[in-house]
Amino acid sequence: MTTLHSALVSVYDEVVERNPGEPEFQQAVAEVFESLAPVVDKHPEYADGAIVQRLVEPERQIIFRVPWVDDAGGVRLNRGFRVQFNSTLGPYKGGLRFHPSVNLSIIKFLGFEQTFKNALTGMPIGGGKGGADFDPKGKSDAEVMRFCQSYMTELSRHIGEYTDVPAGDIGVGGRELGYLFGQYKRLTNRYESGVLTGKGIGWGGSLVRTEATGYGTVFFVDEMLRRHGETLEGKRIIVSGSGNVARYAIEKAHQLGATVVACSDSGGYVVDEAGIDLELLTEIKERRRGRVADYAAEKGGAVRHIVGGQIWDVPCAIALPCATQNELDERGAAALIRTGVRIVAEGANMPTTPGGIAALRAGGVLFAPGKAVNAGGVATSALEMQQNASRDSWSFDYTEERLADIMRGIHDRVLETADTYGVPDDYVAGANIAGVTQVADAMLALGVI
Ligand code: NDP
Ligand code: 2IT
Repeated sequence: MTTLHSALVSVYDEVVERNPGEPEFQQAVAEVFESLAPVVDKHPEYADGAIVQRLVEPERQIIFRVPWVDDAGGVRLNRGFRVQFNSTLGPYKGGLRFHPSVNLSIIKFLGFEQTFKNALTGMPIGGGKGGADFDPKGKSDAEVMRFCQSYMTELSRHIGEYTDVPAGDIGVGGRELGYLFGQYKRLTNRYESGVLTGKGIGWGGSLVRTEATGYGTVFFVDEMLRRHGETLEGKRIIVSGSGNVARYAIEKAHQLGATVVACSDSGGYVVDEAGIDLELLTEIKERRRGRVADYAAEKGGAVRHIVGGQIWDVPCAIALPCATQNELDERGAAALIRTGVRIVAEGANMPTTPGGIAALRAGGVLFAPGKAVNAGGVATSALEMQQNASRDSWSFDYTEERLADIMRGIHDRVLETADTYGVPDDYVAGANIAGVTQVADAMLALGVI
């Protein structure tokens, strides 16, 4: 860790002591604390109200058993989580992640980040996150359904339109949200559309929600470029991952005239100098639930699939990490700098390690953090909640324009905040300070909560 304001050192030590064995959570807290020196000096009322101590303590943490029956009739067991981090600005809001790596540390880091991301959107949503260490890979649709039903059987006690509104994240997309919503409806005997977001268009979902995180990421990058008098036209981009966020980032980048030449999954990465063929990638990943290796095999010719390397070796002007936490470290940053990267913007949550961020900044790369860049997903979830509350549904173009406006607003607010607090052009500090001060001021107004 770099320097912390002296008033925060003991608070951080206490976070480490009270949350042992939670490296991702500690990392996320450290990253926010490092931005807070000018806030501590400017807001003595936060110290008096123990605001920072309260911000790092989730309001509620739920851990539960999720038993389910596989296709062979065997009983399987997973661990489910929902961390309801902060409800100062609205109902807890944040996705569910199904991945074998899921544990309390990961869900807490995500819930902590979500709280400030959601504040940045300007929408009335608090922060939360959940999930399970269930691996959807290799499971049949029927197994995924039985798992989702069992998971929701417990989760349903803790969520609701005015309480906590989950959505998707890694391993949770349209299929899983359908099974989850179906079970919630059955358990409660209520058609409560606003209890989940990312729903299908035919049953309460919003147009653009599926595309929103990836599209929003590229809108944010477009704003970063425009500020320097440039556009995406002709830019060479690499995108890690090949899931929901990655694919729609690729789509919007192509629509705005850039070329995305590489993407990846946990098995390796593909390089397609002609530009990733999104139709084929979507067919493979979404409909066949296949791998990027299949993309290379199907394309043949000059398209390469590389196993065991790092996608960051592929030369580009802009890199968008859109897979998972800590996927871009100092070695990746060094490779990107060597081949001339100018912008790194995080489509995923905390994909860059602290060392990676420091290296990129030292190398003169313009770096923007996930809580600002990928906020378009949750912002469009809030638009879905608005449509559900008014029993309305908006057109694609109108919803996309709202998303674009929100992303421009976040971009400008982050830079204005950075200016106000004496750290001009620092997207990390601007995002952390804008998010934290908004939540902190509201917490003070609500009394000791
Ligand atoms: P998906 O499940 O659709 O895709 C995840 C992608 O990341 C896959 O390509 C997957 O590869 C790869 N990946 C996941 N875990 C690992 C790992 N441990 N190591 C290497 N590769 C991995 O998820 P999303 O696209 O929805 O999410 C991607 C990121 O974006 C996450 O950080 C998520 O928190 C964040 N995010 C998502 C939002 C959303 O609306 N969906 C909103 C904001 C942020 P493989 O198939 O091989 O596992
Ligand atoms: O990390 C995220 O912002 C998400 N996975 C989306 C959360 C949401 O509630 O739409």
